[in-house]
Amino acid sequence: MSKQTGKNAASETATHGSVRDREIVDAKVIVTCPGRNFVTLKITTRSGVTGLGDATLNGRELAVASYLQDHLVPNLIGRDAGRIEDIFQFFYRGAYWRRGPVTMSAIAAVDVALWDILGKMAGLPIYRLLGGRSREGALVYGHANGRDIAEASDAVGRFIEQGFLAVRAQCGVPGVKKAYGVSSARGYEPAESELPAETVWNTPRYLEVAPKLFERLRKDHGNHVELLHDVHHRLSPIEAARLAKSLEPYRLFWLEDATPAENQHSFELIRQHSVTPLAVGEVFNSIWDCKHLIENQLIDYIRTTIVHGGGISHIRRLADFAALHQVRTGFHGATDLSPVTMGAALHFDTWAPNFGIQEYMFHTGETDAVFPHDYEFRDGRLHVGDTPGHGVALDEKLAKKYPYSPKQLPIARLQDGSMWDW
Ligand code: KDG
Ligand code: MG
Repeated sequence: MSKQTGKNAASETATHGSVRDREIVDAKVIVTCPGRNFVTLKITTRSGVTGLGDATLNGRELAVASYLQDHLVPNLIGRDAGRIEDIFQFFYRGAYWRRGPVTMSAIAAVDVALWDILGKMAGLPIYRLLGGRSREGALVYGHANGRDIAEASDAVGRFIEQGFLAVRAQCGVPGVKKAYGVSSARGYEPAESELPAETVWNTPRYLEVAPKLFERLRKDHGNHVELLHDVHHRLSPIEAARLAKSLEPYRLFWLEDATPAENQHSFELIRQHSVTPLAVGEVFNSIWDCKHLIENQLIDYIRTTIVHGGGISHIRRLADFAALHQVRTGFHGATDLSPVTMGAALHFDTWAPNFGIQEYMFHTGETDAVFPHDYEFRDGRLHVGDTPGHGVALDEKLAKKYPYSPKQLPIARLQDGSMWDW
């Protein structure tokens, strides 16, 4: 039996393109750094249709590039690009060493590129392939931050002026030199140096300032704007419970990554003490990382997105499972996820019945030029276009001008030098 076809392949002809047309003849990994590093997979079929998938894993880009180049690409050549599910299963089940961020980001790139090809062959945008539109646009939240509470409140005001209906707010912590989420002049980009920057963390100071920030934001901006906050895995479960409880009067849309979630049971403690909605999962890679959290309704939003969670095929399963337990999606959308992921995610958001919100940080002008796309921000929402596939392209010539530049994410230590979660 040939790699891609199976025994009835000769009679399997799609409306657009025969099995021969759909044969994968090339798969290329492109690493580029238009302001920050991105890894992109480009798959080409015999009939010349191309599909793009994002495989960016911030600070570990080359590990995924090698996983793709050395292990997945040789298995792709000769396969039927129309067999998206089977190719996902081949790489997921067939890997033996399954799951994990490197593996799942590489598989995601293949999966998204194949959905892109399917859309182009069918002449349809991905949201229509998934089942069609559930909403007019995807509610997004932007990132406001400041060195202190007053600065952060001004930044929230600027987002509201731009039309944002939801804003994540972070502020500096007195005595902490580089608090999480407080950006430099260049904007939020934590992977700044070749070796990890060392930051120092102070939980008691943070627990003092965070409720004051939201008290001020409600005072300055009223009750209607949705406010979000990211703890970035810094608290113990009981500290997280205390923070969630103290934020209740300010009615957050969500409190994100309040405690590390390797031990999914730790969220039980937060739930016992607070009704602040909880979001988690940007560092998860599969349903198995959040199964307990979802089936026990310990969270309200699942953040795992397409690029780090095996692509559209796996995230669709995750979202359907979440829907059974009234958990909604709130996909990760920091700038280290390329416009290809943003495009694919927005098609998903446009379809998913249990969509909640989409994170949206602006990419730089250089990144947007390398990845032209058809989604646009309007009235607090992102809107996908009707370009077949996911609607994001790659200017390969321009990409070549921006070679890979080694960068890693920071680490955090406590004041006594102990390692902590960044
Ligand atoms: O690469 C790490 C970033 O994506 C992460 O720090 C951003 O926590 C983040 C968020 O919520 O966007
Ligand atoms: Mg986060």
